[in-house]
Order: sequence, then C-alpha cells, then structure tokens
Amino acid sequence: MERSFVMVKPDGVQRGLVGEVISRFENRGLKLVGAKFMTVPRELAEQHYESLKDRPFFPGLITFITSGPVMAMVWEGPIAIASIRKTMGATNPANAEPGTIRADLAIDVANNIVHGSDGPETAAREIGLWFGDLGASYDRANDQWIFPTK
Ligand code: DAT
Ligand code: MG
Repeated sequence: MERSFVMVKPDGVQRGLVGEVISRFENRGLKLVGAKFMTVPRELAEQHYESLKDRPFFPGLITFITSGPVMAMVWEGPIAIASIRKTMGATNPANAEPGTIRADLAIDVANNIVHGSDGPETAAREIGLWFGDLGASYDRANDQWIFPTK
C-alpha cells in the first residue's frame, strides 16, 4: 500500500473544485487518510517546492501557493502515487490528456489546480512536512471490491 501527498491549490479552492478533485480520487477507489484546509505559510511553501528554488518561476510559484487557502490531503492505495499522477495529467494542461484533472479543468501551467507527489521518496518527505506522522490507516467495508489482493 502506498500513500501520496495531494493538494488542491489556491486556484482550485477559489474555483470551487475541491469536491471535483476529491471525487475523482474517491471514484478511483483511493482512500482519504488525511486532510487539512489551510493557508500555507511562506516557509512551508518554500520547503515544499525546495527542489525548484533555482527555477525562474519559483518566486511566482511561492506567491501563488501562499495566495489563498489550499486543501492538503493524503491518499492511500495500492499504486497511489502513479495513479494520482495519471489522474492529474501533465504539469502543463496544454500537454495533459483529456480526462485528466489538468486537461479537463485547467489551461495554465502555473494555475494547474492540483499537486501530487512524484515518487515514493517525495511522498514520504511531503507527508512528513505537511502532516507529520499520520499513523495507521482504516478499513472500508468495500475495500475487498476495490483492491481484493491487498
Ligand atoms: P508537477 O506539479 O506536475 O509535479 P513540477 O513539480 O515540475 O510539476 O512543478 C511544480 C509546479 O510549478 C507546477 O505544478 C506548476 C509550476 N510550474 C512548473 N513549471 C512551470 C513553468 N514553466 N512556468 C510556471 N510555473 C511552472
Ligand atoms: Mg512536482
């Protein structure tokens, strides 16, 4: 079982798309194990996007992420990280496949609605940064119909 850090960014919150994003992950069978609606302190935003600090768009990215509340979440599933990246679509909505969140709901590379961890190490780092220790998961009555071998 894997966990991934997901965030509906300030544009998604402002546009009333929190429920839409959550629905897409719920409908895939992913399990919500943590959620926090919050305004992001600058220091947390800078730590979260630390690997991009030398990119020209970094200052704008930090301004954007701290510009309004976000919905920070942790989702769990057998291949949560890859599933979520596929459901999100490519970073630039112009390159995202139809049916993905970014292709269906966004048109700008910066205001692209949603963040999802890009690998196991990143996921562990981001979950720790945003949530600390989340602890154990929980069983859903229909888990056996969604991932029967797990
Ligand atoms: P992703 O969010 O798909 O993991 P990333 O980690 O490379 O993409 O970049 C983080 C965010 O930074 C991305 O969601 C939007 C912003 N960003 C990336 N490339 C950008 C660019 N060329 N211009 C403006 N913003 C950009
Ligand atoms: Mg990324």
